[in-house]
Amino acid sequence: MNKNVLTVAMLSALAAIACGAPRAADNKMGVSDAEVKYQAGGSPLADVEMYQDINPKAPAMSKAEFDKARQIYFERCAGCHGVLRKGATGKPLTPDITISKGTDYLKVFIAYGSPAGMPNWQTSGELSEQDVDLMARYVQQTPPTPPEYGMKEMKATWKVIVPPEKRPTKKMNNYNLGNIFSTTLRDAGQIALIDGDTKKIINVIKTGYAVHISRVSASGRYLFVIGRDAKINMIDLWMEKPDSVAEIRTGLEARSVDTSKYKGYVDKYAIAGSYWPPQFVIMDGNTLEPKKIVSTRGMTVDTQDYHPEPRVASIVASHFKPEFVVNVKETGKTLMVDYSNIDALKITEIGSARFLHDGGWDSTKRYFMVAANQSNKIGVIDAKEGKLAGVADVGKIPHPGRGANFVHPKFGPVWATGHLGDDTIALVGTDPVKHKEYAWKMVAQLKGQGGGSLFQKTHPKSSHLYVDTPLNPDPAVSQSVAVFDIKNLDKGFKVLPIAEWSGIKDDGARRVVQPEYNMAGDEVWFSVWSAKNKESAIVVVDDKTLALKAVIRDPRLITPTGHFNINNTQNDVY
Ligand code: DHE
Repeated sequence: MNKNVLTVAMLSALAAIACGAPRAADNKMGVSDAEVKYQAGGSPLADVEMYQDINPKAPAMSKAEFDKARQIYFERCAGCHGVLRKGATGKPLTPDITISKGTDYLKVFIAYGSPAGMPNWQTSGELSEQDVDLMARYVQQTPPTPPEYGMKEMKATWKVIVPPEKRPTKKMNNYNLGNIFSTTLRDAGQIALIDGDTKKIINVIKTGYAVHISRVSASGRYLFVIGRDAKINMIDLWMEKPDSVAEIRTGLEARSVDTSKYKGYVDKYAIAGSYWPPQFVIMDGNTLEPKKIVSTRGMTVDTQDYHPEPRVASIVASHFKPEFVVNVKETGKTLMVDYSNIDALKITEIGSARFLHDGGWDSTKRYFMVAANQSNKIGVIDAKEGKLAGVADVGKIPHPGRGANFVHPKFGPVWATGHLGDDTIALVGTDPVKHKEYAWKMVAQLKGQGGGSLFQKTHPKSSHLYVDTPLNPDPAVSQSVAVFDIKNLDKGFKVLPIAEWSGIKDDGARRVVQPEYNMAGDEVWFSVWSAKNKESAIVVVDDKTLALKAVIRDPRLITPTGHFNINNTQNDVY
C-alpha cells in the first residue's frame, strides 16, 4: 500500500482532531442521528436556481453534478455550515480551506463524520459513496450565492386575503380562543387549530414549507405562523372558522415571527427574521404589508470579524418599550429595535455570545434569557435598561425553547433550560434584587433522563417541570418525558410513557416533543412525532395527577411538533 495513503481510520481520526473535535473516547455524548438531522435541517434554498462558478483549481464537476450537490448541500449541510459555507455551528467549507485538504480527505470526513457533530453521512446510510464523492468535490467549488430577497420580492408574494375592513367587527365563533392550540404539522406545511376544551380540530390551515412556529398578537385575535421558507400566514381567530386573512414570504429561509406588544402599539406591527437573506422585516400588523427591511450582516461579538450571513434566530416583543428583541445567531448580538418611528429606526446592539438561538422571558418578562447554544451559554438581555445583564455558563448546547420559570426554595426565581448535548437541566437565578448573589448564574443542575432535550415547560399554577428528550438515541427516553416536582427537586424525576399512552403501536419514531400547558394550567399537551408516513398523535396529561387525560389521534395530524396555546403564547406564560 502506498505509505503516503493514510488508512481511513487514521484519516478520520485526523479529521476529528483537525476540527478540534475531542477524540470519540472523550466525547461520551457523541452526536445522535436525530440531533444531527435536527441541527442540519432542510433548507428551502435547495430549490433556488443558482449559477456554477468553475474554479480551475477545484475538481471538475458537470452542471448536473453541481446542481445535485447543491440540492444535497442546502437540504443537509447549510443548517450547520451556512448558506455561503463561511461556517456557522459547523466549520467553514470555503475553497481556500477545502482545496488544500483535497478530495480524498474530504470524502473520509463526510463518510465517517466526527464526534464534534459532523454526521457520518455514508456509514449511516444517509448518502451513497457516489454522493459522498460528489459532495467532496462540491465543497471545493466557489460557493454559489443565493439571490437576495428584497422589497420587490416580498411585495410580489404579499396577499391580503381578507382586507381589515371586511373582517368581523366582533368574535363570530363560540370558541374559548385563549384555550385553542396552534399545532405545527411540520412536514405537511400546515397547522391544526385544536379546541383545547373539546380536543377537536377546528381547522387545518395550509401554511409555509416545514412550518416552524406560531406566535400570537398582543390582542389575542391574530395568530402568526412562519414556515422555514419564510412564508407567514396571519390567521384571524374571530372568524366563524378561523383562517388566513393575509400572507407574505419575507425571505428564502426563516424561523421567527412576532408582533408588537407594547401599550399603544398592540397589533400595530409584525416582524419576521430570516436565515437567508440575513435580515429582518417590519410589517404592518394588520395586513403584513412589508415596511422596513434591515440587514443583520456585520461583525461578530468576539473577534469583530465580518460575518456575511448572520441568521436571525429568536425574536420576541418587549413589554417594557416599543421594541423588538432580535437575536442574531452568528454575530452573537441582540438588536433592540425601537419601532416607535420606523422611518427613523433606532437599534441598540447588545453583544453576549455567538450562536444565539431560542429563548424566553424570565418570570418578570423584563429579562430575555437567550441560549447561545454552541457557546454553551445563556445571554441575559435587560429589556427595560437595554443592556446585557449577564451571561451564564450552562451545560452542552442549551436548548430552552422559551424555557421554564419557577421559584426555587433556596435560589428564589429561576429559569430552566435543558440541553441537546448533555443530560442536565440548568437553573439560572433570575432575581437581581432579593437573590442578588444568584442572579444570572447557573445555581443548580438537575439530572434529567438524557441528552437530546429540546423543550421544558412549567406554569405559574403548576408544581411540575416537564422536560422532553426527543433527540435522545434511546427510544425509551425519546418516547417519554421526565417530570420534576418543583417543591421537591431532590426527589429526582418521574418518567411518563407518553408515546405508549398514545396507543400508537407501529414502528414510528414516536418522539415526544414540546410540553405545552393549557390556559388553565391544569393540562399538559405533548406531540408524539413520527415520520410523515407513520401515525402521530397529541397526548394530554392531567397536571395534578400526572395521569393520561386524553389522546388526539387523527389522520390529519401529520408530523405534529410544536404546539402553542393561544393564551400562554399571547401573554408569555411559561
Ligand atoms: Fe426550531 C423555535 C431554529 C429545528 C421545533 N427554532 C426555534 C427558534 C429558532 C429555531 C431560531 C426560536 C424562534 C423564536 O422564538 O422566535 N429549529 C431552528 C433551527 O435552525 C433548527 C435547529 C434546524 C432547522 O432546520 O430548522 C430547528 N425546531 C427544529 C426542529 O427540528 C423542531 C424540533 C421540529 C420542527 O417543527 O421543525 C423544531 N423550534 C421548534 C419549536 C420552537 C422552535 C416547537 C418554538 C418553541 C417555543 O416554545 O417557542
